[in-house]
Amino acid sequence: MKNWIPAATGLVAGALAATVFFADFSSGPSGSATNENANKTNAEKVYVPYGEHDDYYMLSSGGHSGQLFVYGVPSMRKLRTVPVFTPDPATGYGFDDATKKMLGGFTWGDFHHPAISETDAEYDGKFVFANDVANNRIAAVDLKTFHTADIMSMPNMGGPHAGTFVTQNTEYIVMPTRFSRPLGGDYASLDQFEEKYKGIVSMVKFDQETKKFDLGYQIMLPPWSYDLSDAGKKVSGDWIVMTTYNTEFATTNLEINASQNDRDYIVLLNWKELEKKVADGQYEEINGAKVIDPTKVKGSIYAIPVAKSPHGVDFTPDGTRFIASGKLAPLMTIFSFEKAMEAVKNEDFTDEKFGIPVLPYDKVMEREVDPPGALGPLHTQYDDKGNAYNTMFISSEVIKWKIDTGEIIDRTPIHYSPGHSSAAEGDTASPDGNWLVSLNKIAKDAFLSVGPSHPESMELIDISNDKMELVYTNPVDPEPHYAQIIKADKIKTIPIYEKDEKRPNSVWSQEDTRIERKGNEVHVYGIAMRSKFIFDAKSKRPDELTVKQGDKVFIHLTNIDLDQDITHGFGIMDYNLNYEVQPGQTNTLEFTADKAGTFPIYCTNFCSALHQEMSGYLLVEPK
Ligand code: RUQ
Ligand code: CUA
Repeated sequence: MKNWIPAATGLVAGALAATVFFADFSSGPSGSATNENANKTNAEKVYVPYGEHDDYYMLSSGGHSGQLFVYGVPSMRKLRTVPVFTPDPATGYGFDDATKKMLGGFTWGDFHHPAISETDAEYDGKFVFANDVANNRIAAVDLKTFHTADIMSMPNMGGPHAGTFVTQNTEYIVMPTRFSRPLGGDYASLDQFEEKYKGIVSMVKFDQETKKFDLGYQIMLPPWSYDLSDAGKKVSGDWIVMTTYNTEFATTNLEINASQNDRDYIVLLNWKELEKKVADGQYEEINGAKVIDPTKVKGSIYAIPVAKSPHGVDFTPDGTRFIASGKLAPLMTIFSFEKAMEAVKNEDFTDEKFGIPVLPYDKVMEREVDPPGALGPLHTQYDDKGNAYNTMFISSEVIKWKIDTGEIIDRTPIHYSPGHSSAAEGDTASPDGNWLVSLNKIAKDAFLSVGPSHPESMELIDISNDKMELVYTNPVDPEPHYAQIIKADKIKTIPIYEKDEKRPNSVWSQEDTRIERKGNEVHVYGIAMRSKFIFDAKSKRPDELTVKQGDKVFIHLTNIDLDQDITHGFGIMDYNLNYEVQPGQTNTLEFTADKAGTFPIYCTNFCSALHQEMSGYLLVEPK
């Protein structure tokens, strides 16, 4: 996002900086008497006293940190970083055996768009899905534990930027690709772009019982770039819409060359019909994926022209319309789902692209909304009163407008360059209409300097009245893309991992602890408890682990403290290893003892008054 029309962005943001209105964060009762915030100062609106909790969780993209950031709303306090695509020594993620396997050797990922699982087009609070634009992966985080449950790599993709979003009952998690690419990432000259390069959409299944992904099917699309997309709701529940750019097939200098056409396309497709076609065998198997090719399999996929280089499209809460925003055209375009269906039924097509019929713009478009002076509309969110909210990247503002009439109701300056915004329950069938958070790419000098790169920011806006009110600005880590805000009581975390005697490698009593040797493999079945490690209770020193240089060591550790929040860590000096076991959890650390010597082991997570005593030794006898 940052690199599109940088000169213009700088100019406009610079000009705004000189004239902005600054929110008064300290004083003044605000709003009408229609809501509970009515007589509160801005400071009071965000203040959550000790012992009380926020009303909402905000699950936010951590961008190229690869992580999920969890905030409370309205306090905007950061509650946790959940490691997803990147190792995290603070929690041992990517160090223990299971999470190391899940990461598959990658040490970074680029997480853009969280998608909470849905039931009947409402967030159900069970899982949140994430995309890795950099390495073609999809992840699921279990919201019972806030632990990453599964990661899957998808073949044939070129950066699933336009995901993740879910169909209304989480039948599929949808991942459209950003870069067209030869299938399988094979070599093909850029001179053969139009013939050899393909756009791919992955339709991914997730089994909530086994907590495992499975690639349902893929759709092969023209070599365009796909941008932020959405699934329908209710009447439109079987459909998906995606914006496209670079329908020019530019292969270099996209800034100029992918901005030539006045119109790009929205791709509209029926995932349920396509699912049936796959079941009928109308697909080709390519690199392990079932791929539908619209030049061979007709129907179910259509294109609608849209103002140039759009960046996103979102269904309205009732599912009857979808709104696209054009980053190079200063307008929001409302399309009618019903009219699109009429054109499909009457085969009212103006053209065909790569086997995909094009619907007539004038007949499917309902209204263009062009707020004077507004530049760079990106994404749309909603409230409970029929209003839409658009972030304006270039003119640094949020615009509130009426979906039915296109009437502009209010505008508020943002500091600066918002990408997405996120409203409370904002892309469900029933948004709450009280809070909107703007996710800003640039904060300039709003905070104490931390050097040449400044913090990004999020701004909390009270949207419960006609006039929006900017309440609070919060510095955040790179990089806020999208976030979803869900009612706190929908998320049901577990206090501890339940004791499960059948769990492989788990040990629940001191007598059962042991060290077993099989050839050059050493298996420790140990426990962590306040305030000691026990590898073998029968040994002279139960917290000593002696192995031979070159041994393969497996430390299976169970935390038998079945008390909330009593997490133990396990760090080994000079071995670059640290993992953790949460209450009731069993984890395995696997490594080769290739360095001979004496290496202290200690609990890295402060757990008791005698935490400092929770230690041991790894002794590696030289060969
Ligand atoms: S896209 S800032 Cu990565 Cu969400 Cu529009
Ligand atoms: Cu266990 Cu500190």
